[in-house]
Amino acid sequence: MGRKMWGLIPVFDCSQLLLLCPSQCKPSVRSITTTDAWVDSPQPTMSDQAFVTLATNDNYAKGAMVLGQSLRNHNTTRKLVVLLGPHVADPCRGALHSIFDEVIMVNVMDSGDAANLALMKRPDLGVTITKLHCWTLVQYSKCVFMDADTLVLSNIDELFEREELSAAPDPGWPDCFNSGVFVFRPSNETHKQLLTFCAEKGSFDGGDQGVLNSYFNTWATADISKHLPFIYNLSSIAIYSYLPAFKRYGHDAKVVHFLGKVKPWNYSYDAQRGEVRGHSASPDPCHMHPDYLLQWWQLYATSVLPLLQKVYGDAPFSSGFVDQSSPDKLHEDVREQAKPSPPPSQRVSSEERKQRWEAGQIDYLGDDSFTNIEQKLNSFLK
Ligand SMILES: [Mn+2]
Repeated sequence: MGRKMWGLIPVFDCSQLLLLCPSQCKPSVRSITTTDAWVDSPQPTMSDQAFVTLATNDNYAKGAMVLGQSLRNHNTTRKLVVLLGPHVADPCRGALHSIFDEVIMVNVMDSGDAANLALMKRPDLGVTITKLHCWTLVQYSKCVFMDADTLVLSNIDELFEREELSAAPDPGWPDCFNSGVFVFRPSNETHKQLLTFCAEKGSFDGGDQGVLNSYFNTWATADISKHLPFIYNLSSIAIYSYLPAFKRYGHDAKVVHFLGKVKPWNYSYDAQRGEVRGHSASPDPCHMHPDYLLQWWQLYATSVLPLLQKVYGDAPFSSGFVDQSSPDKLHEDVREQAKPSPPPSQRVSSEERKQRWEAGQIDYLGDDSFTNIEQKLNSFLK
């Protein structure tokens, strides 16, 4: 199972996926409790520890709300904190307040000198520098950072037993950790060092994962207890790149991470039918595993949408629901991201195909067609 596996990342439609993946490995769609359930629960709070996430725009804010609510529904005893970039609309901020204990605005332009300096040297790393701000939450002794495109499937408070910097391997390069879920200790000193590092060395992948892997560069070899099991950061892409492992271990998943360009909020939801609808750049919702995607939308529909309706009142906002009067109409934010697919390819290298796949450009009728992938898979599964 080397890098060649990239060449056989399958493209399934729902029925094909279900054929390959027997029912016992499908995550069950759990019933969803409402906000009131946790408000009244007598859970003790470990007030010096927190789950932290980040929203840089209104879409990611929706993701953060679903994530926060999923942590509440699984009765976390820790505080919930969301960091907000300057582009999140006021009503969204209001809605976040009803799920999170702390909603913290981060404007790196006027935060500390070090952050400002780092940003001036590397304006391309604005979002990364915003994320690094989590190290300044020194009112907490230990935190778990989670990307806003993650969803919690069971209680994960045991993560606080781990030390900085604990994280799960990245499916694309397992000697790197994936920075979608990590345990850290807030410290102004570490924050300063990270910013200096960021300004001087930049990021080998253009994002926070590159910076953090270069800074915490002994993660791969020094201490196995800092390797979180993969079930704490199960990325959707891994399901398809190593399906037999997903069949064997997938039912233990505790956190799912919707990696890739198309996020759950880019799809739309038919509330009447309880179905997730496709996205024009990725027409088949199964790319993300349909059950996790459905769980995201169910949680959104039950617990997040009512909050948004309350804060927006009569003002229009993008609910993500299919417009019943014209069911084919996609929302603005979905149309914005739709890109025409590239012309049919000549033969391309495995590396090039990997890049195209990651960019959402999938050769459905050629190299990445289901028959090709099924043949390859069968040869492995024999
Ligand atoms: Mn992510």
